[in-house]
Amino acid sequence: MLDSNAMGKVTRTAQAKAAQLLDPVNEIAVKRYRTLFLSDLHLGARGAQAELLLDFLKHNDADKVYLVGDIVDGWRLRNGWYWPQAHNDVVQKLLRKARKGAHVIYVPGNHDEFARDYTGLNFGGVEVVDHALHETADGKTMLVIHGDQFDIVVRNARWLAFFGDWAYDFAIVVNTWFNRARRMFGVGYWSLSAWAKLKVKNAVNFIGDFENALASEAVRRDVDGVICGHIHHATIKTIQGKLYVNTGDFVESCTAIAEHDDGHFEILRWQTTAAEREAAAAAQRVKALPAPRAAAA
Ligand SMILES: [Mn+2]
Repeated sequence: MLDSNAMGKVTRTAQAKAAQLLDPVNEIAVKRYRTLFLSDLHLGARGAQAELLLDFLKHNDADKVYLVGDIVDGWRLRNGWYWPQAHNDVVQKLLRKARKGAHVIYVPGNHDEFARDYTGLNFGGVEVVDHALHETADGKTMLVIHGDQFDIVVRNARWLAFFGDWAYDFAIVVNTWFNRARRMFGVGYWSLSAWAKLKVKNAVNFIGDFENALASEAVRRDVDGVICGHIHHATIKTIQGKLYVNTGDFVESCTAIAEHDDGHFEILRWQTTAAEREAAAAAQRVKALPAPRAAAA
């Protein structure tokens, strides 16, 4: 608590921002949000941007942190252990946030499906749930779910719409058992995005189909919107009258979603932010250099 207060003070003032530019190493400005949503970190995979993610976690804090699936890439780890120090540091940093009083909620995805066996449990202050209902500051109820549950629906969106509700429910059950069976028999996860990339013609429609499937789920559950991940494509928009929020990923785009104190959501694009900060710090260093002694000539 004391720690987060101190960090809050740093954020508040403009001087702090200037100080951060002068000394980017020692003076770290931390932004505090009501809630942070992160997904698709894929720790354990070589593509994971653990260093940038660590930088993100150092500069951003929240009362509540949702980890919206594919945090650890269990499928990759199965084919050979890859766990560098930076990946460990990310886990430590998240656990540290929990210890410092943040409410950390872990909603597993398909790549960390093993964690779904532990829903309802709490590990070091991290609560594992299948999905969650998040109440925003302005009273919206948001379904928080990874999104892979709807792969089969997305893939068959057109004929499922024709058959109606029972086919939809059935498809979701089949999807769950299909992936469970693949895991049991040690077969890799069937990837929706890989499938979409193969069928190039459908790749364009694929994001739209996914977004529609998730918005439909919000309609079915009679909530105000949905917050998901899975397709590595951060967005905030309204679909079918529901708020559709996608956290993106920390493999390619390095995005996260923040909920501000008034309940509105924002996409944080950390690659851009980190690059801008580096550029500003570099410019500051150049300015700090002693001016060339023109008079000596
Ligand atoms: Mn996924």
